Formats: sequence, C-alpha cells, structure tokens
Amino acid sequence: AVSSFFPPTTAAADDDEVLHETIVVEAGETFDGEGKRYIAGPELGDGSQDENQEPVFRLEKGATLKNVVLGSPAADGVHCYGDCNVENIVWEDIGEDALTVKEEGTVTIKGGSAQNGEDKMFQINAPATFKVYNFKGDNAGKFIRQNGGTTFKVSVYIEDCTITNMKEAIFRTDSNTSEVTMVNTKYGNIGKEKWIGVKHITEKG
Ligand code: ADA
Ligand code: CA
Ligand code: CA
Ligand code: CA
Repeated sequence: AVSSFFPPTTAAADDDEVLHETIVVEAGETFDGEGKRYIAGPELGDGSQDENQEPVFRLEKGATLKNVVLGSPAADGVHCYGDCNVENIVWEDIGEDALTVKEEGTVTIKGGSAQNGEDKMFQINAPATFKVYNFKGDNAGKFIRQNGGTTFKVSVYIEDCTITNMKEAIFRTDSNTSEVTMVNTKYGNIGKEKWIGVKHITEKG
C-alpha cells in the first residue's frame, strides 16, 4: 500500500468480507468470488512492506481463482503453489506485493487489474512460466520481479496489457536465462528501463 488514504475503487458493499485466515483453494479446485471484495484482517497483515504477512488466497497446484476484488489491506495478496489460473482479480491497493509464485509451474493471469504498490506487483520465487493477458497494472515499483539473486529460469509472456507508472521496470531479474515476450501491450512512464537484467527479450506489435 502506498497510502492508507487512497480511496477504494468502488464503494464498500454490505457483503465485503474481512478474513481472519487465508482462503486455501485446494489442488484442481476453482474459487469463484462472483465479484465480492475480500479484505485482510489483522491476523493476515496490514499491507505494508513487512515481509512476514500471510496471503489472502493460497492456490494449490492446478487451482483457479476468479472474479475476486482484493480490498485494502491486501496483506501478501495471492500465493501460487505450482500451476494456477488467476482470472479477473482486481487488487484495489496492492499490499506487500500482489501475487507470488511460490512453487514451480505455469501461472496464467487473465483480465483484472492491480494498482498502488510500494514495490513489486508480481513476485516470482520459483522457476515459472508466467503469462499475463488483458491485465492493467498501474503505479508500483516493478510489474514483475524475479526474486533478487536467483538464477533459475522464468519465462514471462505479456499480451494485450496496459502497464503504467512503474518506478523501476516492467520485469527485473538477476537470471541470465530468464526471458520475456511482450505482445500488443501499451506502457507508459516506466521510470528506469522496461527490462532490468533481462537477457532475452522479444517485443511485438
Ligand atoms: C523480498 C525478500 C524475499 C521474499 C520476497 C517476497 O524480495 O527479500 O525473501 O520475501 O520479498 O516473496 O515478498
Ligand atoms: Ca496504496
Ligand atoms: Ca517482498
Ligand atoms: Ca511478499
């Protein structure tokens, strides 16, 4: 969270839910929030840059999370353990980060948006193919960050996205084998470089 005074994207609703524990989406299952807003209770975290926060959602291998609004605070967002599908998730105010790849796999994000992170939006802590389609990311440090100092391979694929106001980069990595392909994507006000440390870059359309 950048500022606790940042207004929510939409008005509070009667069915907004404050979570006192992480929602776990079991392997191969789908959780459909049907547009409902979920907010982290103090047990999960305050959405600051404190690294010891819990996720709002934990997705086991093969899980799908869809149609969820993550309100403020969003603690440590969404954690993915292996292959996951993340569809139409709106982060109104990114917490410590928005989503983390915790175990190897392919994570696919389709639709949705995230805004107002102090540092990372998507944090990649394990070898991954990370695909983002039709997503809008605004106002953070990095759109995607491979965990600092790691040398495993991450393949990033970005298509039909809008990425604005990143203080550092769209993708930053310290790995010589990681790669990015960006297709038909609008971007603006990327503070330093689009790519930091990325050795294999393809941009189209
Ligand atoms: C920082 C921290 C890592 C990890 C990461 C995360 O990069 O140095 O150890 O906690 O954040 O997953 O948020
Ligand atoms: Ca914020
Ligand atoms: Ca972090
Ligand atoms: Ca984190």
